[in-house]
Amino acid sequence: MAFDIEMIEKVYATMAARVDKARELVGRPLTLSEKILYSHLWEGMPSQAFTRGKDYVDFAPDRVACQDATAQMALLQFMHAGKSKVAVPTTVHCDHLIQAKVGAKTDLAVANTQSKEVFDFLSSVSNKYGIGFWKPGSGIIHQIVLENYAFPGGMMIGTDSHTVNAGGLGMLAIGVGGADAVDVMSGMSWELKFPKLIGVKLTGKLNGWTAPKDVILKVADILTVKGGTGAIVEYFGEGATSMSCTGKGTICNMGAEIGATTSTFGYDDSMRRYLAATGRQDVVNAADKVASYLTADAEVYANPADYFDQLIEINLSELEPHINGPFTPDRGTPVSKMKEEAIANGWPLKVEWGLIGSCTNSSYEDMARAASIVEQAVAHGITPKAEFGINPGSEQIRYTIERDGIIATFEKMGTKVFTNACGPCIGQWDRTGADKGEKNTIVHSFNRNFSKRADGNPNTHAFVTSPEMVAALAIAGDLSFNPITDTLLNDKGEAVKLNPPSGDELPKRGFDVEDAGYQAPAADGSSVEVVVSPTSDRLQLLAPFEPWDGKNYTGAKLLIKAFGKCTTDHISMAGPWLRFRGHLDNISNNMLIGAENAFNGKANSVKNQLTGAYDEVPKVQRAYKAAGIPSIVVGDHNYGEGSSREHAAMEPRFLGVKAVLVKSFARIHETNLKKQGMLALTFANEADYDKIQEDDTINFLDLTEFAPGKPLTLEFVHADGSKDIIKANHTYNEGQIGWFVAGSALNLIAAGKA
Ligand code: MIC
Ligand code: SF4
Repeated sequence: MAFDIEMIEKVYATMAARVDKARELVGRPLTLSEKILYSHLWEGMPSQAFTRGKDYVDFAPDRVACQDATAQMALLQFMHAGKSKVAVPTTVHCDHLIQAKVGAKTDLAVANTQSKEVFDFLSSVSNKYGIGFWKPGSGIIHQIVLENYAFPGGMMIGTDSHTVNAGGLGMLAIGVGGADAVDVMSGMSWELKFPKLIGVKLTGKLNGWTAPKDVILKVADILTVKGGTGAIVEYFGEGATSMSCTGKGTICNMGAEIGATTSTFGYDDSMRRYLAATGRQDVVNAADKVASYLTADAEVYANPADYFDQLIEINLSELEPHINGPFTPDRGTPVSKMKEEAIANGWPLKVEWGLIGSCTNSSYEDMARAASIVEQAVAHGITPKAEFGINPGSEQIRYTIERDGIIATFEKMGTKVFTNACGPCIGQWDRTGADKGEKNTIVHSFNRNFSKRADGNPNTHAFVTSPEMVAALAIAGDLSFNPITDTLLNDKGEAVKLNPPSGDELPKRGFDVEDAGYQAPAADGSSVEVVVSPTSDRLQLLAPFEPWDGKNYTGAKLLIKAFGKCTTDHISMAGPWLRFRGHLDNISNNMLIGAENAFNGKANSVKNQLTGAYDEVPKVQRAYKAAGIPSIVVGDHNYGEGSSREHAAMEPRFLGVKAVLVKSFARIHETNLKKQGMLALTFANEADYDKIQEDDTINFLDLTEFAPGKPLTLEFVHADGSKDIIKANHTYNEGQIGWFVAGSALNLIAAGKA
């Protein structure tokens, strides 16, 4: 498991010269984000200044991390790349495929049986190709990365949108689709449009009931789910340095919820403390030598408005605890306004469940502070009104909080301790009664609260808040409870006011663990055999996608015009479907089943233009495929928001959809579509979305002239014979057009032409 201090020292050894050169080329002081970007160029020493939001740049990330639900597809693709070993340190983490039902022990055993085939596959591929393997139960990818691998000034990519969590340790950590990871694992460069920069200045200090989570809940409220698109968010100021490292991780984690490329903080004492506590004093020693390169130049933070594309200022001393939701993480409500908001909107006030965990908030500090609330309730004889569940972030955290009596505290309130894994956060929650579809409220400390995400019930109103607030609201059983002003009744009928939470940032006696759950790869994996059974319903070897035939697509059918929010959960649902993440044909049966059809307002009901009958989206698409008819998908704003799962791009590709035409894309999804050889297009004129009709047939008029910066022209022929000509923009550069032509980026790698 040993982190790679040599690799880190190598990064630091070249950093100063590269950053100094970049400063000279750019001609002004540099932000931290720019320092990390310019010190990780594929070309090594910078030779030009890049334009933010415009230039595509090749980078050389230091590490790759994958989780079980995305690693299957990533590694199936990597197996086609023709390499014997990964080119950069890589880890695989088993965390998404474990259900939360009874409690850790039983649930883990069940997962190990049910998903044995997949875990065995991941373990053997890891062993073969030099990848570190974290077994089921070891913890959630982003906590483990923070505890073991993240380092200030580093750059990593991960096949999960919340890879950004590692920004808490001053990294630029970026979520990508599996095909991007395959590039880096194969020893190739990784391309990203040079991001814009959003500065967030934090003044004051967190106090009382306010936690780091509230910073990002507030930022999400300000920027909305697409406000961070194409940007890195850099936090600074006295409020930043006064926060714990894991608290910073929480803030960076939810940068995914505003669409940000990533978020980061400058190197400071909280990071030194965290690195030391997690056994990495030598990283501190190495980082201290280049400390001035691990934060922005002083002038930047003195006059931030001159250096960032957008600047936000938040005074932590005045920040109130927030509760965001339901159904979207950017709907922020300060705790003092919750009562009126909830009543005005008809949100159920009764809280049924409180859940603490996920990669966002499952650190030692989170657990300790939430437990301090539980401890008070127990001491005052207050019976909790809602049920309570926790998922520790890693085995190291679980072992340590058990040793320190924190789990015992939770258990006094009947809390269920689930596996160190994603669990309810990704619909892996076997919640009793969820199938009844009743309207209800839950509160959790996770990051996402899209419809159906936790328990599959579209009527579950999920609210995101800090772990300490989850504890308070679950004990009160009331969404409108404000612990700052309200009291609770204890078993004797006395009114009790809870004190604000308290808890150690790091364990006083240090972290401890018996078996962290790590398996090192074979030094020489050439003889390791990877077996995929041809009859498996969980794993399927990939066949390359067909290259483009060089002609305009004609006679394409409109598969669906999706209305409103269409996240990756709508395009390729998680929960029960996670079991098919390694089997493209099987998982394709969930394609777009959550998207709302703009013509009838229904999910998973579209018109089959060949028969005129309404049917499920995947069925209709399979009918078009069988008839050899191409199709396109039309969507709204921020299409593909949320996850990095490339299944959301591979499924339409596999089933014969040729293009996705939307008002705007989320970054990772747009790249995933490009990588898989699809056309990712945006309306040149957004209002054209309204011109698209249910029975439309589409002809591409100038695909044969597909070129960077040149819009494409599509002819929509309506049922009555009338036509609309629609211009579609795209962001493909030469190389990316090459992916389209070859049928996918992987086809190029496999042909040795990438
Ligand atoms: C998520 O939080 O949605 C996930 C599940 O972690 C995804 C990855 C996936 O779909 O496997 C993500 O955030 O990228
Ligand atoms: Fe797992 Fe949830 Fe984090 Fe995604 S957001 S990695 S599902 S804990």
